[in-house]
Amino acid sequence: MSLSITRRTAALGAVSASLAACGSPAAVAFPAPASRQFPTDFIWGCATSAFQIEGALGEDGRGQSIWDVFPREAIADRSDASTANDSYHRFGEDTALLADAGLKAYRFSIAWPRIMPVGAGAVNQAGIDYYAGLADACLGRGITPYATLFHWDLPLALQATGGWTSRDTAQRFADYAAEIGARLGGRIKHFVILNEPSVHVFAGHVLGIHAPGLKDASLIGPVTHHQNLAQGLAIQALRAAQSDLAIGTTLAVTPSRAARGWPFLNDRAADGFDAVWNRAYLDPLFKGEYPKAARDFVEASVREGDMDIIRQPLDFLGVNYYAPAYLRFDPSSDARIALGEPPGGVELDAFGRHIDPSGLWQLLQRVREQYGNPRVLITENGCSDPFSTGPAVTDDRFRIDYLRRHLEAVKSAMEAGSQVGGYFHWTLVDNWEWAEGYRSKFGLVAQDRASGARTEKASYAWFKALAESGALPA
Ligand code: GCO
Repeated sequence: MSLSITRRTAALGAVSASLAACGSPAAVAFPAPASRQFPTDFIWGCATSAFQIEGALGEDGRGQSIWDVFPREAIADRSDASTANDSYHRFGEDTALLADAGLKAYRFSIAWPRIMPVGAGAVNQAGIDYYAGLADACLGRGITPYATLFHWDLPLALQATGGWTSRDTAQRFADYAAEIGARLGGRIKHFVILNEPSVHVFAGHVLGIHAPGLKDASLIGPVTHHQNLAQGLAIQALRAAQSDLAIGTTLAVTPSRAARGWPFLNDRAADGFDAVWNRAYLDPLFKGEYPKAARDFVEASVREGDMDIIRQPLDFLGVNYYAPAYLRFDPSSDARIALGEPPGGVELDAFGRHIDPSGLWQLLQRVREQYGNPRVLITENGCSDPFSTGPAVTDDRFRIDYLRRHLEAVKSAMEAGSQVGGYFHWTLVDNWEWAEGYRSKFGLVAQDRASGARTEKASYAWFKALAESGALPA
């Protein structure tokens, strides 16, 4: 699939291209961990998002989100998330599963349309009450709630006024964050501001495979910058509302590698992708500036003072990791950049992506060396069953193997100096996986679609033993 960035990006990427390389190596060597024992204060948790688990889309005054109207025809199994895990009603079971697994943290997201049904103005008290109840259910079981403020479910009414292409949406997000801080900040002390803003830009606004389903490369700049701005404003608003919060944000920090094929040109593609996918978020946050190759896109949206707002101190950086990206030069696309194939012969996941724990090592090393070694939480990592509309694989040894190998990379990076404080598995219960619907399953726990009944998989017991002992099995 083509990523319609612009010709200029590919050209700028060329400046730093290596003349010699002809496709990145399939993996990066990293040392085996010296010890398999994680620190006693390491946080073991699970991650979810509101739209993927809650259901109850029309209940208790919730407004519509952009995902409510995203066409079912664009979802692989033609499903919708109107029931999902029914976690709106069954969160007691979910938190019991977390507690029984010995997990000490739960990352969930707050649906903005439950709090502000039209994205602005009056607060819906029922929405606040729901998340207060969820937080209390966590706290009552010794689980620390980590609430994400935006996991892609923008109130539909805000899309009608331009969504993230509009600067006003950043201010509305800050207002929402202020309400959350004031009304929930007494209970919820850990916040994640955004989830993977780069995915929301490209999948939602360039490729059209996620809501809001737009296909317009000219939106990259405004949607990138307004999410960054919103994040800075929201951090300020939360801190102003409540002084004792731990605040982070979650980025899809993705190793960007040249696909095999045309040496030099594919390196340029990988550099261009890295600039708009990774550095367009990391650099403003940690350095107060956009990388050169991204300035071209964002400069029309940036106003005086914005970069100071975006560069906020963080209590932690959330990183999500699934796979490295392989990029190739594509003369047929406007961007001259397209996603390429992973190297031949490597292990692939259900999405056809390279299963490569060394990518996780590589991104942790990068954050350590290039961004001042912040405290990092792995806010998502996990793997899907092979795509199927049938029941889940409950004897999921492939998932145990995936987790064990990725956690070896985490431990090894910690031994090299990375300040990784926790790991949130994606996800607890098999849920509604965006464009893949229910055919992709990432849970430690299976769900019977008809009854909603939950069944623990083999990986659940494995993760429980790990969380309880901190000892990573060989
Ligand atoms: C993402 C999201 C999650 C996904 C998960 C599995 O990274 O896409 O944060 O909502 O469900 O990553 O694909």
